[in-house]
Amino acid sequence: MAAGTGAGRRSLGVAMIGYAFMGEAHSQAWRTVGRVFDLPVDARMQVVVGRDADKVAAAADRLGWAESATDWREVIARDDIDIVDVCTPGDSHAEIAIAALEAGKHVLCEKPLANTVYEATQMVDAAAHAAEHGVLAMVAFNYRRVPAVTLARQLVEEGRLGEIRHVRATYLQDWITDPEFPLVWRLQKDKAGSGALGDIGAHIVDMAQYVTGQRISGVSALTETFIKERPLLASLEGGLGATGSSERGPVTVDDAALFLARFSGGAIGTFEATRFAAGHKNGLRLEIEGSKGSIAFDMESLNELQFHDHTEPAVSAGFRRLLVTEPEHPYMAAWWPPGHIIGYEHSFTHEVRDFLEAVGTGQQPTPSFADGLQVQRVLDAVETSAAAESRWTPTGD
Ligand code: SOE
Repeated sequence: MAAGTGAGRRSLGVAMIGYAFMGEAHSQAWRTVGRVFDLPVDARMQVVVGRDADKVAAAADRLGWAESATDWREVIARDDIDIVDVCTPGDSHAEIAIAALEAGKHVLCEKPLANTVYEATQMVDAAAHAAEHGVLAMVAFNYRRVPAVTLARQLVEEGRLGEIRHVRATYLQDWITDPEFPLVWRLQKDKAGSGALGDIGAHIVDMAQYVTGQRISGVSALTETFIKERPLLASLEGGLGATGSSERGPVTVDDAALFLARFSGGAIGTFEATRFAAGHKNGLRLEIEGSKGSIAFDMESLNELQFHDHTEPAVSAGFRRLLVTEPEHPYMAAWWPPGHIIGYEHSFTHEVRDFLEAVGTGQQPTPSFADGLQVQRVLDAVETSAAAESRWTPTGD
């Protein structure tokens, strides 16, 4: 481990693999976290890794990394690296994360954990072995760390919703509605594992299970690929933007995934994930109803949580808009004076905060790789069910 800092805290060197949209979001978190939160360890943004030497050097400058490199194997072998942050497409998560854990590095890995249940199982095995040596691993489901979502979990845990009966989760985007939008990696099964299902459906599966404290035990699903062929990729434009060439290739993933679900604690739910919902930009909505109350969360108003207390007298009961901006709310005391809102990027800062807290104190962070594997089993059950004309498919939970 690297030497301690002036404040007596250990200073941990971070290597981030990949620097596209998620790499940029994670970089923002690494830059901010130590200035906002009081942490048991310091994190140094040591090196960012990518395949193209010029592009990754430019990314290091832009995003605030001390160095850049092109060979992740060399980087994870370095003594000055303590943490590896995996921000690559899903096809390399298992290889990089397992190698990093075996090299004794703590690992933060983007979601979904892997492209298949098999790979995720191998990652869980590697994480279990690493944990015996105090090396920790976490999967990056950042939306759990939106304060209103964490608060929703707290309300359920405190019993304010009673027995959970209904879950309604939708994640609606529209960035590939145009049939001429090119064949980026998120539309290729060998790179992404699945389409809307793994990219955004994984988020609502994790969120619904986290907030309810229940696991999805079975599903009946259907998936659809509306646009079967697209222009091959000519160039990436940052964020999710891209331009196409005149040649075309097949789309090998789902464009939309819908499913019914049963939960281990008796709740039932519906899920919908699509990147074809014209007009919906990042429309993630979670509604939960229980015997004593209900909540509704909408990512497009992420500082708010709608809460209905069904035990109140009917004359004045009803949904209340909780503004989740107060120091009493999860994570908020570290930010601005009461009433001042935060945004999308803060969920990544909170994620890195919780990860560093776990590394500093030696506690297992959540969601663990085992939690990531369990989400992967749900995604797998959805695909199995959809391929068998929506046959009811247990997840194993
Ligand atoms: C693209 O659909 C995407 O960037 C996802 O990959 C992210 O996980 C989600 O946070 C926003 O949308």
